[in-house]
Amino acid sequence: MKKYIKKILLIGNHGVGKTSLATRYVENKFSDAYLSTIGVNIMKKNLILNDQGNVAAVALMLWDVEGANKNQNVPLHYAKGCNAFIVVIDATRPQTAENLQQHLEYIHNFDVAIPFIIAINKSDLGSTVTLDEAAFQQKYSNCVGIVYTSAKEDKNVEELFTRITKRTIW
Ligand SMILES: Nc1nc2c(ncn2[C@@H]2O[C@H](COP(=O)(O)OP(=O)(O)OP(=O)(O)O)[C@@H](O)[C@H]2O)c(=O)[nH]1
Ligand SMILES: [Mg+2]
Repeated sequence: MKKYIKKILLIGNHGVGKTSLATRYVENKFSDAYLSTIGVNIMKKNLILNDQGNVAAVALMLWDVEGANKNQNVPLHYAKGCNAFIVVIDATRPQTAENLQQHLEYIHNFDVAIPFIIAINKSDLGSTVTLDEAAFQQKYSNCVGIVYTSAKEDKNVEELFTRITKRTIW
């Protein structure tokens, strides 16, 4: 079996659920309390991926980065050696989707071709944010997809992380 080490950055505005998604995926836990991340929090998970008869062992490093609201920047050196990005939006706060362009610019400044996926999180609360996946993928060929997630109810969390990780391998 082939072995890989992959680094994925989670970025987005403050309070959209980056830490909650990573914690749900790595530890299968969720908390309603909000403890804002300072700097970056690195989580690790070992996983086995299967795709059309191919099998891979992945040591995944998730860099859960402090939120960056409008005109705030994530330090570019955090992305060093990064293989993919997850951009998180809050389904209940359209403002967090308006900042999407800023987060995409960050990704493009790092590498125009690197894969990224968008998570519209807190979908358990209903969604006032809608994004056209097809239009998006037409505009950005490196957009792997748009997934409605809930860290709270564990909806599409596994799907989110495995879909983007697979794209870094196959
Ligand atoms: N209802 C609901 N609440 C959520 C969900 N995900 C996160 N939250 C809540 O939203 C708040 C912020 O979550 P965090 O995971 O800390 O957000 P973050 O993006 O890491 O925030 P920063 O570290 O400040 O950038 C917390 O109170 C969480 O409990 C979700 O899927 N559904
Ligand atoms: Mg956080």
